[in-house]
Amino acid sequence: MNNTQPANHITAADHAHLMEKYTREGEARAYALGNRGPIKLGPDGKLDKEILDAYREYGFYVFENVVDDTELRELREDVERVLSRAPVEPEAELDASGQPAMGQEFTRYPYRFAKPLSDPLGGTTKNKGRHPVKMLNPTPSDDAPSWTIELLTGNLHLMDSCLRLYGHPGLLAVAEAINGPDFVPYNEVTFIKEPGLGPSVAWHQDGTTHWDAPDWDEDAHGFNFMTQLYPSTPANCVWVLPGSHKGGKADIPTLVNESGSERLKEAVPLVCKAGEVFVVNRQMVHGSFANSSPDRRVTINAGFFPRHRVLDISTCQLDGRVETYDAGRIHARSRIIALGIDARHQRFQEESRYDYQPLSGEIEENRWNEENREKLLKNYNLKDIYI
Ligand SMILES: O=C(O)CCC(=O)C(=O)O
Repeated sequence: MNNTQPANHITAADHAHLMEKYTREGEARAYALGNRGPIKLGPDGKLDKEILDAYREYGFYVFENVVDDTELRELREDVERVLSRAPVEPEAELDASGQPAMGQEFTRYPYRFAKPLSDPLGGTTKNKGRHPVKMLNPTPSDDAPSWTIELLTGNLHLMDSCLRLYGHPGLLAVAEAINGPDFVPYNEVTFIKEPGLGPSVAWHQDGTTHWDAPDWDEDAHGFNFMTQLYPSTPANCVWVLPGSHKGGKADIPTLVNESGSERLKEAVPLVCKAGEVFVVNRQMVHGSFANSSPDRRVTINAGFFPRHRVLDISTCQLDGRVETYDAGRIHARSRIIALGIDARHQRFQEESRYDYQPLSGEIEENRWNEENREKLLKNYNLKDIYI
């Protein structure tokens, strides 16, 4: 065991024990909100108003019955394949079976490693200092590996099943209801929280560009869909502070002080079954604890913004580069939505096909085929949009 990060002198078992009461009470609060159910669309294809109202009130909604067993199996198999081909540790050239590892063929390296049960972000200046408070990082068990994979980036060129999920007509109708029919993409990543290993993601609010804008509003930094491939439990899941998407920048250190610990008093866990999907406003105060539980979580994230929050906006990336999102850039990146819709339609032909209005007239150019896999999809995430 080679975990160089100092732990908080709390064992994983003690951490799990510490979480018990909090997770039980939080789960009760989460179910009491009543913001869960299937995606309901009216005859006009528009999202049910009550769902939209609940999303606006709490900042999140839980969609049941989105991914069926077949699609779930395909998503899980793809994630397993990508994980099995990962280098055995950050700089390694080989995967666990001794074959050359996957990853170098993509311009943006797809694997992010972390020390088991660590908090890589809390209390640091990483991610523009957006995670001000360090979480508990329990000592992993003696047989824990030195590293665990916490994130995959570029889901859509890594896994065809994720490209098909991206074109889901119900989810895209939700994106339209929240951001308008000309919604634009953010990025697609997979959060992995292995049992007894998964690191925490310290409390934070996403979005870096519009917080001080005179026309700032609750939707200014878009939302994420979070599709769960395994049950999302109170001990392994993302927690959110309901309603915090409306209040501007939260004072997270004060919230932690007032709660007496990182276990924020009013927060609720995003609990659901495998195959269910959360829509979560990026401005919510949210985070996840070290996964000292026996249960794995794998979450497929895909985010979207309102176009007017992106068009001709210049913003500084996490690596310091300044980028401007002109109409050409938005169009190029949005073609992946059209590609996803076509990929889904080819696989699930009985389903209705979502009409993505900005590219309605470009179905032929954006057909899902091997040529466009190379031409449009490979390294598509170099055009990710980040605000
Ligand atoms: O899945 C997690 O644990 C963290 C997710 C998160 O912070 C995000 O999607 O912004």
